[in-house]
Amino acid sequence: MSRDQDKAGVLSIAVVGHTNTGKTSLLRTLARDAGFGEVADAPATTRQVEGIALAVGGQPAIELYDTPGLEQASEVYELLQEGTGGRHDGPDRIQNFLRQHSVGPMEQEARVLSQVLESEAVVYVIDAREPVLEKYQDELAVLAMTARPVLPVLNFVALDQARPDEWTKALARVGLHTVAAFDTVVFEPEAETRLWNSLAGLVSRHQGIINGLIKDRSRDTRWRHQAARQRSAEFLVDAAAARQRVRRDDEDARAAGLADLKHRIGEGERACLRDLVELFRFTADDWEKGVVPELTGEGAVDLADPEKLRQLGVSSGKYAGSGAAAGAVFDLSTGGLSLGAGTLVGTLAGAGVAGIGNFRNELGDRLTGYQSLAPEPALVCLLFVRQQRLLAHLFSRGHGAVHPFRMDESLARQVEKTALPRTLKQARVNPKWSAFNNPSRASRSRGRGEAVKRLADELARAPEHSA
Ligand SMILES: Nc1nc2c(ncn2[C@@H]2O[C@H](COP(=O)(O)OP(=O)(O)O)[C@@H](O)[C@H]2O)c(=O)[nH]1
Ligand SMILES: [Mg+2]
Repeated sequence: MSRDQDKAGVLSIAVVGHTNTGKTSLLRTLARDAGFGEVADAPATTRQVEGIALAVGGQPAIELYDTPGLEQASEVYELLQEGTGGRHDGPDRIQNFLRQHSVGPMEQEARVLSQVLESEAVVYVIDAREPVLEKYQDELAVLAMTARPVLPVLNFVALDQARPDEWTKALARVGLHTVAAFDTVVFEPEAETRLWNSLAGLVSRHQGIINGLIKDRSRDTRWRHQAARQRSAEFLVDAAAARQRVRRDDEDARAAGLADLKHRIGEGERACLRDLVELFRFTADDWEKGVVPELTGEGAVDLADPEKLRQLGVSSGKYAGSGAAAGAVFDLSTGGLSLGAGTLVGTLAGAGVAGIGNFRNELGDRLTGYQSLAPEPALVCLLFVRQQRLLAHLFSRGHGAVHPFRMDESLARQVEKTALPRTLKQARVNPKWSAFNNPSRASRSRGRGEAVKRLADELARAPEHSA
């Protein structure tokens, strides 16, 4: 197939609309590229036509062109009416307009219209919060003259102020009966599929590539979600099974050991976050500092500070008395030792673990003068809830979104309502599962692999949608 034939198979779409309706955001979301173009809550951030290609089966198949806002649609409409005597059809009139106005005050409008004539279809983006003003009707009248199929897309539909019904009625009055609703910030895969299907109805010869795109996208989403849950589960198992052995009688060594354990868990959470952000192709800007309360480093939450823990929601309710209330989040074994060996065995039974082999060493620690520090259930639960939140957010974050994601106060209630998954209880008594303790031993551990898989499945079953 020659390059020209290849090109002929490509569907090109011009994305047009008034300034600030979310055209660039829509392209970002459809292309899964948070870095495309410039998005700002200010007029005229996009001045040139800029394109991006979407691949189907690894081949460029759909080209989307971002255009500047059609700011002076009413003037363009007047000019298109002038001096034609009704002799020319729409595209002829537009061509005529382009010849006369490609430089001068109508330059930007000319750029938009020229892109529309070069494209096969138009996606007309509407800020559905806006009333149906005359300027929009003029815009639609101008677009109608291009003789290109137009798919109106109602954006901002996740917001209360949106008026989709008003818009749907107004659009029907100018012959546009197929309308898609889409929010570029709150992403819903089903809404995206509907948008593409609506387009396929308008450009039927490209039905095949659009179907291909829909299929590619849903496969991609499934794979990405699974990979994300797997990554989260790895971190959680590593954290829950983390241990630090220290000499019991050496306060300095104990403090250093505690700091080291915190550091490994904190770094582990950050590494997981970085991997997830990359997996979903968001940019670092999407995750400003403070996105996830840090465990270590500058601005760290001191996990031994009961007040901070209270703010994070781990010092009261269900987990009270587990050590967290006293601030001894990392000091599992001291609690165990002070409670006596019998209680420790009882705790293990409660964790649903048959053997106590893993703890024998740690009980033996008493005799050798060592103790093992480990994260408390409350902390593990907090980390678990954070991962749930993060995943829920990532799954529904559009690439057009510009606000940073933060864990909010409702996390406190969530930790109290959440039961620690059985797999994580098991991880707590299986230190060999943690790559934070011994990466090569953990990677060889079959138990770890199975635990990660089980936890990933649990994360799929209990999605937490309130992010
Ligand atoms: N809440 C919300 N904000 C959006 C949505 N689409 C765009 N925005 C915001 O609206 C502003 C304008 O978006 P932009 O894509 O630059 O519009 P353009 O001028 O048409 O390209 C930016 O602040 C976006 O973050 C949406 O669907 N929901
Ligand atoms: Mg723009």
